[in-house]
Amino acid sequence: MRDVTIVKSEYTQSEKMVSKVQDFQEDEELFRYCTLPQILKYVECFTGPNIMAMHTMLINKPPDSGKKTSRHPLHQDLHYFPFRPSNQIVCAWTAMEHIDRNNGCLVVLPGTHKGPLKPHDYPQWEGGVNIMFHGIRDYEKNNARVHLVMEKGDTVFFHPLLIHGSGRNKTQGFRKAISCHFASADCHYIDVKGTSQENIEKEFNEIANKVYGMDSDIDMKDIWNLRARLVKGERTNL
Ligand SMILES: O=C(O)CCC(=O)C(=O)O
Repeated sequence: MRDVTIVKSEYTQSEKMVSKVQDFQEDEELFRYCTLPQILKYVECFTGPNIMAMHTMLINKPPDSGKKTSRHPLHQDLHYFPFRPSNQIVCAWTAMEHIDRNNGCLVVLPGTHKGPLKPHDYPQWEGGVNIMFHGIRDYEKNNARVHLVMEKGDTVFFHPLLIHGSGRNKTQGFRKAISCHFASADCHYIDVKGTSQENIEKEFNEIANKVYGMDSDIDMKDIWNLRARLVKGERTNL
């Protein structure tokens, strides 16, 4: 993925164009992260013994171009997932270097994982917004915010309903983190038609059509079924 302002700038093709590597589940070295016993020890408390890696990302937050597009709007990850129950899904997010408010740390709204999934859409940001960066408009503005200052190797585990995002990268370096969403293989897929997630399914379809030339609509669950990779135990459902 590329940052929206960098795509439109004069940058030549280089690693500086890459703001995120998604779906590294077939890359032997990067996928090793998802199999680390230090990570799985905690993941298993949420998922039980049958563990799937559902969504892998290496996030390379670029220096902000001045348009504030390096921010990630407040959102709930469950918006992107057509599988349930949410209590058997957990994100592990590991800092690959010192991360604080200066280079755009995670910000979380504690306790919000106990609320419902809220409708998401593109925020109306003047400087533009990155593709698929949907946000929540009607979150409780008085809710406490916690900025997660982390050292290299520190890892947070969080619920897919937790409202979170990240700030602008005000430094000249690329802020790096690696993450995986794990789910119990015993979870089940749901049909998102008629729900608030319909807009993201539509967008997944548009991208699949554009990138892979797929001319018929596919369900979001088919996409996730292809991305998912077993980490431990048995692939029962997902
Ligand atoms: O790493 C970040 O800046 C935020 C990532 C995130 O919240 C996401 O990709 O869902």
